[in-house]
Amino acid sequence: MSHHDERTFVMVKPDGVQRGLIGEIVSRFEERGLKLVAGKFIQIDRELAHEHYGEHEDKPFFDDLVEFITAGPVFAMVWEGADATRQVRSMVGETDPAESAPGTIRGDFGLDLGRNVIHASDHEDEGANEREIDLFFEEDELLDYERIDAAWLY
Ligand code: RTP
Ligand code: MG
Repeated sequence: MSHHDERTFVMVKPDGVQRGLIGEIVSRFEERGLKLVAGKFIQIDRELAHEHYGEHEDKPFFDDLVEFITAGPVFAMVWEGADATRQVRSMVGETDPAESAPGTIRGDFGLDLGRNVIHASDHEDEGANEREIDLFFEEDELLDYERIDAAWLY
């Protein structure tokens, strides 16, 4: 990992999995030039859901959020690249798909605030990327290799 690189946590939510959007979403990050360093297909239990979305525990939508994120499997990933957290969030779009520009993942595939296809670490929440990676992955699940186009990208 070179000095300007950063890692960020992303997951395709249960609605994205059930709609068959995993491949499309992975493709977008690959084509952008980010490097996949970890990935797993998992069922989130209520405990993990509470830890992951702990910041929203007191919000009125929290119970629905936990219900939804545990409703079926998710595809969890770690992506690496320059300023990856911000880059990924800009590709994801806004929380509400209605506010998300076409071309973003939520703007292209989402209609509903509660079922917005994808999660990505918040770049405005310092350290959220590292915290979320630690919550979902063991250190030895993050794999190291070179993308051969890196010299052209950076
Ligand atoms: P996420 O964490 O899932 O990537 O989404 P986000 O950062 O864009 O939005 P965040 O504020 O962290 O909210 C987490 C998820 O909770 C649901 N939500 N519902 N009913 C509501 O007002 C409301 N607000 C947020 C969304 O599904 C959002 O993705
Ligand atoms: Mg969030």
